Amino acid sequence: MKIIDLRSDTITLPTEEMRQAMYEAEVGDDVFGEDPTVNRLEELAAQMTGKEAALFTPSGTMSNLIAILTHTRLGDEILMGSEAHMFWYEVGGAAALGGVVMRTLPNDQDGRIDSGAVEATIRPKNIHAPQTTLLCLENTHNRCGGAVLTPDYTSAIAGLAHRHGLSVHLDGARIFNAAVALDVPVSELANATDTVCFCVSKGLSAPVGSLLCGPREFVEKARKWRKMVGGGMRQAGVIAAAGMVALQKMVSRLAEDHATARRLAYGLSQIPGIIINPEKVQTNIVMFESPSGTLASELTQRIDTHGVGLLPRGGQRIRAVTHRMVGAADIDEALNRIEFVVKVLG
Ligand code: TLP
Repeated sequence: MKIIDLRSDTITLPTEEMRQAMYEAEVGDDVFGEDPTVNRLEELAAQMTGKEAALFTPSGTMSNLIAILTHTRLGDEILMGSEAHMFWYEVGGAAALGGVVMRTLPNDQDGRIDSGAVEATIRPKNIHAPQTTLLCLENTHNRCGGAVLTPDYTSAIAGLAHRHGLSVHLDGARIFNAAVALDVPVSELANATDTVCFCVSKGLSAPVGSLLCGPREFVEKARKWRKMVGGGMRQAGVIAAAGMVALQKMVSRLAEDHATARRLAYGLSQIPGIIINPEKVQTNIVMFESPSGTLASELTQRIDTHGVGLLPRGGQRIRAVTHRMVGAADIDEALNRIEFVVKVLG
């Protein structure tokens, strides 16, 4: 039985071209700034996001942590959506290692935070209050089903934050998916935010890596934080080479993942009991609910024994992510197997 793994796009394996590039990569010691391939990747990332400079890190989690460490001081308060990946899945690093209070504001279904709520939450300067110094956004929005934030929304909310003296960081782990879905360059999605990070290890298929991009001075400070948290790598060009291929060759094909996600969503909507609005699917993440009375964890476990990997997301919520390693035929096969399990349970 072929395994159809829809747990995440992080499971994508490097392409042949990436492996070749890794084999041939020109390398040096990156802690000395002497790895030409890392330097090239950082330059390309800065150029694509429209920022002055970029820093190569091992993961999205580390990029977000370093962004917080660099933007804030101990005891500050930072704002983010109630569904933010940084809040849910980054081990509380901002609090544990950054010493900041994470204050969450409701995310709507499209991953947005209401500007009125942001304005009402920013603390006035007062001896009793921590200082609110950073707003964090997420595009595409993972827990909000891969929803995209438009350039207009991002500019408006970032403008508001800036007027109140906050900096703005964008967790753009999947920002290339947003760019492809909206048919705009990544720089347009990030130009209103001070910093942005993205991953080459998700739909773009590189094995490892994330880039934190922003003003040159910020990136130089961030480089020191990266060293402190143990992210200073040596001949990292070996992995950066795959990242170069990811940015140069793998972006436009993300549209295929969005098409298979829509195919999956419409197929799921035809299975009696499954709750989903396929119109909501904008990129490569599909959120749906198990039939009433069935927990997501139970259903996904059973579906797993039929060779389809899905992630339970609490209660009845289930996540599927499409990627390069599943085509339309795999989606159809996955739908057959899911329908079979749902019927047996029903
Ligand atoms: N997300 C992973 C898991 O953590 C759930 C996934 O499979 O979606 N920001 C966003 C929006 C992310 O989705 C992720 C990874 C990260 C940051 C962290 O990236 P890594 O895994 O490289 O630390």
